[in-house]
Amino acid sequence: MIETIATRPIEGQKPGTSGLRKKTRLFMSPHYLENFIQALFDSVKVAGGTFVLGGDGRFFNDRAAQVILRMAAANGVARMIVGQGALLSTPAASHLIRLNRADGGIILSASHNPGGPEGDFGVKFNIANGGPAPEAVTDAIHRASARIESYRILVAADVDLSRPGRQMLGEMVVDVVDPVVDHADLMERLFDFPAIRALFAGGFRMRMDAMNAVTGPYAREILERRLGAPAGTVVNAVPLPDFGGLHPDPNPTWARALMEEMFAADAPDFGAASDGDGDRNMVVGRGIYVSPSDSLAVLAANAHLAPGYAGGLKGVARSMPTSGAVDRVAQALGIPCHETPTGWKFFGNLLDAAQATLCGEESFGTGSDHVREKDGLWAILMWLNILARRGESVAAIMRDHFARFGRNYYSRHDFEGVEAARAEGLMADLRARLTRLPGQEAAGLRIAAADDFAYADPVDGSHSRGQGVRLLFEGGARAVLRLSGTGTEGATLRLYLERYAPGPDGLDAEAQHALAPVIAAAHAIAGIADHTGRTAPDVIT
Ligand code: VG1
Ligand code: CO
Repeated sequence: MIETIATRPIEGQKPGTSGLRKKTRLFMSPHYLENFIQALFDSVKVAGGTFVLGGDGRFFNDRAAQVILRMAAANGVARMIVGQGALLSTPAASHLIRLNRADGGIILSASHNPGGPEGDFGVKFNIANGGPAPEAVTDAIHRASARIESYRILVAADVDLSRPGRQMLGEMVVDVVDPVVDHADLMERLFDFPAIRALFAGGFRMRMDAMNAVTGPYAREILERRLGAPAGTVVNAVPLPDFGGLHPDPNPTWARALMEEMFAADAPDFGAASDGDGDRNMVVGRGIYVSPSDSLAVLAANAHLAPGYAGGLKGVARSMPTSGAVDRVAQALGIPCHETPTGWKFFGNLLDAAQATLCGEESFGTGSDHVREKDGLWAILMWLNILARRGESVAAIMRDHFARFGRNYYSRHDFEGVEAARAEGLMADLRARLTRLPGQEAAGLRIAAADDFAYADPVDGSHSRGQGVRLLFEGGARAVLRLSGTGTEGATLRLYLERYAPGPDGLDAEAQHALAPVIAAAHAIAGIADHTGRTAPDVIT
């Protein structure tokens, strides 16, 4: 029996950089999830369609999946492909959409945000190409959420998601699938598994921290079972509803245990971590941290060593705040380099149109045209493939890269939990002064140009404005300021800093030291202390 339940619009159901993220408690409150899902079903043609469903296993993942299945059945969806245990990493979901030619997918995750009853929950919607819905779709969902009057839901018992197989929910087919195997098979086709297996067999040591999030089962299958890394290589490998109290954000601050191990005397050769939903990666060598922007550049320069990319790259793309390190590689390779706003959804068209093969963001996201999401394990395997084929250490590869291309010193400073009005005031003030900034000097740096980044999609012509204020200094240094679109409390101000050193001297400075003048200039120009009351960031990556 299908029930139609009366409801009223709930304020603020507007997807941000990547899906709708809110406090778990809010998501669990009456009608909250249901309203958003019905708004989604009202905005996208779902009747008769096939959709993929899964999540990162955080608190409320299992309950939300059952509600969504019953609502899908009531809204005429023909078939749902669900990860066993309602689990799917974001890249695996993207792959399943493409593999099954599904019409889209729903991913239950607030990604790198903490989980649990006091943490965050989230819902992302991906379209038929496997990628995050573009702004036109998320805007339509938001508009639908503002005029909703009722939602439809089937009255039925829970679907058994505990083992693979087909069942019916009303008229709808539910196919429960192994969440890992298809993605692992895809990885095996892209990378030189025999070379990586030989690397491990030769005593190469790795530590993979899955941070009690969804990557654990994938990493165990691929690294320990298929590639022969010793059992125990993957730690924190069981997805837990509260991530075991960890904050599954793979950066030096939140993956501290991994950093300490990689900088200790008897460190493994290679370390890696991933986030809540498995789309981010951090890579660390013995005694050396690789910034995500540098990682993207190294992967682009060495991609030809992996079988899946032996034919070369058609182009690369990076989000605007990501450093220009990959631009230099693209130039050397003679391929185009695209600059997009923050968020993976902006890469989708470039990947579909074969204008880019590799994409990356400074926020620990890297991926390629194999799916339409960033893919944490993909990046980690690409690194392993390169290490296996080059037979050098991470440190040696980085040294060689900087010697060839120069070094883009880079850092991001996050000011978290700032009062929203104050953070917005800072940005508004900066935007109002943009035209007067060129020529002004601060901390010994002179502003050459300043703008608010806008993007015109070269494939569909859509425009996105207000994507971040760029301060370009004479001599090539750069600072970017924007507000986060994934937080759930107050505002997070992100300050991105970059300075290029051509070499051969000055390539091994400490990043914060190398960037000190840019940091000082950005603080002075934006008036960060005056506006936010903060003088130092909460997180530095
Ligand atoms: C952040 C990152 C952005 C990333 C997004 C989703 O967004 O900066 O690069 O695409 O998170 O990543 P924001 O708006 O907070 O800066 V994930 O792994 O949390 O889906
Ligand atoms: Co993520």
